Amino acid sequence: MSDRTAYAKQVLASQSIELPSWAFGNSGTRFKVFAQQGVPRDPYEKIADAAQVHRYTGAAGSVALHIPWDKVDDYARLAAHAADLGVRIGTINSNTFQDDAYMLGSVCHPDAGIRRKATDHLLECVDIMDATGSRDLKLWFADGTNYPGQDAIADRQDRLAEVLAEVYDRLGDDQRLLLEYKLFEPAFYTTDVPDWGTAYAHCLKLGPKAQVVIDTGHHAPGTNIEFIVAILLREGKLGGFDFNSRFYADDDLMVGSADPFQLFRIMHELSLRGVVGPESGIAYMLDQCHNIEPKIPGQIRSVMNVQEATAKALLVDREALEAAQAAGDVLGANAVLMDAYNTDVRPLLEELRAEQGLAADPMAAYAASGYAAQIVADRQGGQAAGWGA
Ligand code: RM4
Ligand code: MN
Repeated sequence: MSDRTAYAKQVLASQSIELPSWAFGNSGTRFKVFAQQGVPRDPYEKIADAAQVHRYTGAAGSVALHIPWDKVDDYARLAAHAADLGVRIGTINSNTFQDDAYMLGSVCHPDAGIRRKATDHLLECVDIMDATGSRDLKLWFADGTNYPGQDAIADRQDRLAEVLAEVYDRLGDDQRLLLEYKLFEPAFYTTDVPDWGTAYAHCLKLGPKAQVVIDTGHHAPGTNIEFIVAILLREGKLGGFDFNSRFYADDDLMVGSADPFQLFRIMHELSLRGVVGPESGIAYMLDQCHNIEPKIPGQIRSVMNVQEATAKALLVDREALEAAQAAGDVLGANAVLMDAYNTDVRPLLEELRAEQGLAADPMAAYAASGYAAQIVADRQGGQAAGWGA
């Protein structure tokens, strides 16, 4: 085994990809939600399904919650349930986009009373983090405007800064605020945090516990995401990723499905800086929905896609790449990268799984386990989880 292969395996063995609780509930588009049988009815069952993904991949040991979708009476009990199943509760996601009060925005709303309501929700999320032992609060705001003149762009930034400062002050020493940006939708004219620059400016002002999150689906077509990765890493402001695949807008489909090469290019930037593993502090998360495919296998496939892109990035011949770059050998440098990308890393990952006591093929192992049929039989009655439930 070459040194590079051994190094790749060692990093891959420590890689951890956080799963979104909402991936296990029913989801769809604004046209139709196609309900699936056996989906979880509460956060306990969502965590049980997430634990299946970890069981077969060995690389997905934490689950992100979304509040209020995952509201429970006793968060310490939910955390203990996760631990019993071999996983833990990760990032807490806030939700200030589904209440009638938020029609004109939440933290940027012109009415101070609505901003107070939104801020209180964010503070409640930090209380939940205290109970679950979560490190990160992830904030995505649907705030924006639809029409020129509807509201004052700069005033909305002031309101946002004020709320963020209050939430930031509430964070514990080991807690962080991750600010996510998104180009458009649901607002179509201005979005209050539309891009990495806006998120970065707010995080910079807030301090070291505020970091930017890159959701891969939240950019204009053609945006060079790996460039954003490089810049934020350089500035020490890359807090994490919401991985998913987009083709047209915020598609939320399986990461690495439409453009595995983009995922490889992103992982390459991270691998160059040696920040692929959990000790980097970068939260590697999925933010996905499985509208037409079964959810647990959809998550397993997604974790495998991230592992494959990561393995390829780790196999890049760094010395050869640097030598070609230094010599101005454009085609040579590009060839080094493409050699790594074109490597079939599936045997390497199978070997790694064997060493970890896992089945070589997580998809097949899950399919053979009977879990899918079991949850269909068990989860009769009750209200299936979904957006808003
Ligand atoms: C948003 C954003 C957030 C996620 C919600 C469900 O578009 O990506 O990260 O919490 O969707
Ligand atoms: Mn996201």
